[in-house]
Amino acid sequence: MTLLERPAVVAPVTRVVSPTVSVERPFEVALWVAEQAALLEPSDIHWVDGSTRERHELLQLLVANGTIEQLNPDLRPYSFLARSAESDVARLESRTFICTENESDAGPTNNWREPAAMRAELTEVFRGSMRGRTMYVVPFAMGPIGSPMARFGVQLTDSPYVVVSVGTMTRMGNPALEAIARGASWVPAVHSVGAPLAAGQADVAWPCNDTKYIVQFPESREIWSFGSAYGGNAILAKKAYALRIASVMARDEGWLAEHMLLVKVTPPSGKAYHFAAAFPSACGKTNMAMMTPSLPGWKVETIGDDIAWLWIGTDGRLRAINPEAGFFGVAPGTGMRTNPTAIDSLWGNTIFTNVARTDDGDVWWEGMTDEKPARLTDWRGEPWTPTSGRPAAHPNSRFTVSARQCPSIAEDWDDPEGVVIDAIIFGGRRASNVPLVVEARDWDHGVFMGATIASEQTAAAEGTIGELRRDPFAMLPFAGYNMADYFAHWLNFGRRLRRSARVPRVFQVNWFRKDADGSFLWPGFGENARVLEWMVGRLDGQLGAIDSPIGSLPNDGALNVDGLELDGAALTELFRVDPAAFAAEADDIETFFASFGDRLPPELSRQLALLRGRLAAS
Ligand code: OXD
Ligand code: MN
Repeated sequence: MTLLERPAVVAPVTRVVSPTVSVERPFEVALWVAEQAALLEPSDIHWVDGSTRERHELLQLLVANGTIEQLNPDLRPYSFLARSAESDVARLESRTFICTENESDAGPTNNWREPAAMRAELTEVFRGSMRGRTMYVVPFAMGPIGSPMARFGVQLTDSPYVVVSVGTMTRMGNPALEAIARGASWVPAVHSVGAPLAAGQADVAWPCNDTKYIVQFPESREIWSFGSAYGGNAILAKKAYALRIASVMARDEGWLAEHMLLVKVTPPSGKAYHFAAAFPSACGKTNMAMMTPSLPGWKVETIGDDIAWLWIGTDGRLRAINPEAGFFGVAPGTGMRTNPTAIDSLWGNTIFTNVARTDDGDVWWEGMTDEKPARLTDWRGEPWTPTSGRPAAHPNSRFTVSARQCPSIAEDWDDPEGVVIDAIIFGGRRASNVPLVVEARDWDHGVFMGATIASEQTAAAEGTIGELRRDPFAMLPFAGYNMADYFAHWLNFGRRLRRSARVPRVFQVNWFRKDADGSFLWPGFGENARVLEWMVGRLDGQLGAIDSPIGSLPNDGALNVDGLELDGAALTELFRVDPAAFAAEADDIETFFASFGDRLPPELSRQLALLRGRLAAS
């Protein structure tokens, strides 16, 4: 593993030049590029090679355009701040479409459109949309090139900001194009900010369009995105490909594409375990992936913070890779106390978007330090003081940084064969009801837990913050097909695993339960290692559990709370299973399941009936 070294003395930014090798342009890609160019009418076409020199030139161009500004190189070497348009700050679920021939194949949780009608609509929307701009041809790989799980794509975009972001988040450039030239299949993805420039027209710092589309065609495996340059709307390798399109590939090819972090946990015994954990957006996946455990002798190393692709290896074991190559993390709430590893990763070579700027040219966001700076420039570029009465950084402001810069990155994070998964965790943000940790009775019960995750809405997507919504497997905005079929795929996957060496355990966690005064009961962050310790104890058969109607809870003394300021009442409340509240939850689940009609796998109705039976008997 090579970590980029923190320069001892920060020199002014020097231009880093790496030689670029020209590669053969695969005919099929070249033909598609020519066809799209005829529709999009860009003034130039730039095939992205992924070199350091090219990145440097793009960053210079973005500075010249006013899209980004360079931060003080003495404080934050080779780092930049982007301010988006105020209307372009989050994923837009209401403008995300799944286009399948039959509406039922998209299912009730997706916005469906008929493919031919959408194609006709998009053709008009995209016609001439790149006029006056350069069209970048961006080949990329998801997963380590050479891995049986690596998958490829080519994104067209008229946003150089998106190109540099894709450069951090994926393996972008010539090696991916070479793999395509050797015959690897690839997903075409077209992205335009939707802001054509007339001759002589001055550009704006963050071009975008009020009309937005993020469109997936899972059957022909294509992506079209218009109008936004923000995060998952525009870095199409991420949510659109690695989740929506990949979930369909995974269904067809027998694997899983999931909204999960991946970590390697090593207890003092030295035997390492790998966990995959699904949480809805902005529920602390990056913090957990980079956890500094509070328990002496424990180590948590990072493999991925957002997306995992899981498959059954030739050894019959559940394996996983992180298909991404960087982190697009939520900045607010990331601080030395909550996530020192992320803070260390961000020492330089980072693009920040919509955070606040300090007077000396560094960045700040809520939660970065306990004390607020006396003066800032806020994410909109306006003067800000602690009395301004509004956040200085946008709640969905982000950092984009290479995984290689993370001090806790695991040695096997980019192993082409992936890592063996010992357990799967499902979590959500729940102020009440759901205990700190529960173990599923078996795989099918674990699928029921995943299918019924509910969470309070965060700022990662448009919507009312705090509202409770069911977010099955944390995949509500990301499953590219009927969610009921997705549940069935998970159940079948378990059947295949049962025929193999070992079925991973499944747990549910909730770090966010509150007391009657509205304060969090559990300290979270590094103390979550105590929950991992119990899980490891369960995997090894060393730690006990007691049965409850909703699954197995740690038995008395099995959860290590030594040294925590947690009184007995708080501990009881953290694990309290209120049968009446869960009965109401069961009713809500029934309504949710009913939305899938008869496509819902019967096993999930059976799991609900079993839950009700256990609640009635308790
Ligand atoms: C993300 C999200 O950006 O889930 O990871 O919204
Ligand atoms: Mn995510």
